[in-house]
Amino acid sequence: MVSPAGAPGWTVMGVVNVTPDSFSDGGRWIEPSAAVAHGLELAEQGAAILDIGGESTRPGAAPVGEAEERRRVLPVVAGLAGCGALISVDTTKAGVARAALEAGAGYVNDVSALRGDPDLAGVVAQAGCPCCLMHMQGTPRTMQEHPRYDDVVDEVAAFLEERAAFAIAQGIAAARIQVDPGIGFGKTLAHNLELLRRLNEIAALGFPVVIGVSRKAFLGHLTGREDPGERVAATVAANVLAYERGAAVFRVHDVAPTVDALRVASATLGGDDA
Ligand code: HH2
Repeated sequence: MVSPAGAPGWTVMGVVNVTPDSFSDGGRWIEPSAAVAHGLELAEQGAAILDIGGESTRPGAAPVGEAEERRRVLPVVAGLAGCGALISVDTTKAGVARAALEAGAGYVNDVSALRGDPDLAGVVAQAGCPCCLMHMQGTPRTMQEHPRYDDVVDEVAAFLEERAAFAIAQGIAAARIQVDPGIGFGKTLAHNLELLRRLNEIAALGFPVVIGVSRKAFLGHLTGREDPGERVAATVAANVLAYERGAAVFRVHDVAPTVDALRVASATLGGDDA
């Protein structure tokens, strides 16, 4: 997305969950045709990346087998390939990533930051595609039980730096690496807020920062809104603050309001009329 002179660029990544159990939209796009139609709508609204996921990572979520994940994701990747948006596959599995890249995906979003499947780094390196390395403490099944840090920002930054060095050692070009502090992944409300407040320290690592606050529980705690679908304004506020602190890629369910907000934010920070 083009930003006014002086303002940092931004990209909106629209979420397409092909799962029965995602925390905010589980089951809505489980039919491939519905997921493809939803993805096209998000691209139309201004999502330059569409993130297709077949395994929920919500707290307590049960893992999904590779065959089932492929069955969910591949028809949607194939149906959206060529739509004009870059297709991302949200997976920790090398087999799913390889098949999605063959079906037209061009980005791998790995919430395990290459700590899960030992073959995933090689798949990304060989494809030469961009990838997102995300911080998580624990696993989705256990991560919200007792998250603990001495200094959450220092520890997340050190982790991301170490994972980026690992990715580079595995043959992934530094220019292809993006990093994500993993909002809500083994973090309390205070940890999430501290990460957002000091996001500039994550951006200082020198990699584009991906941020995923969309509809998450910490926004529900702050606003009292139990229905994730009612957390759109809270999501927009958090994303604007993240933009101001250096985030570059905004992973959201609600693309249109996010694009509007980032247009205003970048015009304001750029001192231009956009
Ligand atoms: N959050 C979720 C999933 N994938 N990837 C990145 N890079 N960053 C995130 O913050 C992130 C992510 C969780 O959101 P959602 O996909 O809506 O839910 P679920 O995992 O339940 O499908």
